[in-house]
Amino acid sequence: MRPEILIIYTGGTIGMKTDSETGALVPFDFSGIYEEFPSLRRLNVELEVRTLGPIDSSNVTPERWEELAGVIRDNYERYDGFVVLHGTDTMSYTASALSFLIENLAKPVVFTGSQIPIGVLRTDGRENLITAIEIAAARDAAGRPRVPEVSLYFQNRLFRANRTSKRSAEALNAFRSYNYPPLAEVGVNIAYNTAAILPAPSPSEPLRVGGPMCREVMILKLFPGMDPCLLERMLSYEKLCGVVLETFGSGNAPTTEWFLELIGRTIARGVHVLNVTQCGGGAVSMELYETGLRLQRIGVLCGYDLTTEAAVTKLMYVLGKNLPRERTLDLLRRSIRGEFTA
Ligand code: ASN
Repeated sequence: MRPEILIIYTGGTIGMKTDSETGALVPFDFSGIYEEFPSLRRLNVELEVRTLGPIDSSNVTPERWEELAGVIRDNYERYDGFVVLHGTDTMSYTASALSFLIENLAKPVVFTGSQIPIGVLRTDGRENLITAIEIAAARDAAGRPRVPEVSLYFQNRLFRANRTSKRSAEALNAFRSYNYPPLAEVGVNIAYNTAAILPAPSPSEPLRVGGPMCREVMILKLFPGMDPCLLERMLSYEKLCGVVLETFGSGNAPTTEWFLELIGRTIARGVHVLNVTQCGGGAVSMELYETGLRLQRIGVLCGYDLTTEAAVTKLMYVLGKNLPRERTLDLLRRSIRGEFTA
C-alpha cells in the first residue's frame, strides 16, 4: 500500500510562479501538482491537495491555526501523513502553535515552504516539497511513521517545529533550531536522528485538538532605557492574561525597583509571565545572577531554552484552556511537546 499524504497549501512564496505572458508572480494552483511536477509520480506515495485560502503568512491568525488543526483532525484517519505548505515569515509560529494544539499526534505533520517561488527556475521549493513528502511518508522497519510529531523541513534539515525560528530573510537555509538537534539531515540519504524524535503516543491515547487559543497575550522585549509609563500602560490592560518576557542573556532584567514592582504587581493580578532569552541560543537560568533571581522571586516563570515563537503559542494554547491556576502553572512549568529542555 502506497502511503497517502495530504498536502495542505496555505500560501506563501512557495505557491508562486511566473506568469508566462506578463512575467509577474501569480499564485500556483497546487491541485494541478502532478501536471506541474510529473516527477512527483515517481515518489511511492499517493498525494492529495487541499488549499486553505492562500495568504501571505504575515496575515496568519490563531483562528487559522485552529482551522488548520481542524483540517488535520478531520482527515487524520484517512491519511498517513500531512505536509503543510506555509509562508516562511511566520512558519515557526504556526508550526509551534500546531504542535501544541494537536495532542497525541502519532503521524507526521511536516511544515515546509520556500524562499524562492516554486515557479522560478532556481527555486528551493521543489526540493523542500519533495523531501517533506518523503519524510511524511517514511516508515521504519516495523511500518511505524519515522517522525510522529510536528516538524519543519527546510534546506536539508528537519527540525522539531517548536524549536525553530526564521533567522534569515535572504539565505535559503532560513531556519535555525539553536537548542535542539535536527531530527533528520538530508544528503544523498535521509539520516534520521531517531534518538531526538518524540516517541509516538500509545494507541490508546486518542488524538485531541485543542482551542480556542487565548488572544490576550503579548511579547515584551526588554531594552535598555524602557520608559516606566509606557510599560505601565501596556501591562495595565485589564484583560491581559500572559506575557512572554524576552530578557537579556541567561534570563536577566533590570533590578530597578519600578520595574520589579510593576512586573510583580502584574503577576499578583493573575497574569502569567514567562521568561525567555533574546539570545537565539542558550537557556534562561534565573539563579545565575541577581538580575534573574529577582525575577524568580516575584513569580516570573522560567522558560528555559524556549523560542519566543513556542513561548507565545504555548501561552495562547494553555491559557485558552481556562484551567485552575495550579493546573495552568503545571502545564507552563513542564515541557508538553518537547518544546524545551530543563
Ligand atoms: N512573505 C512570504 C510569506 O511568509 C515569505 C515566504 O514565504 N518566503 O508568506
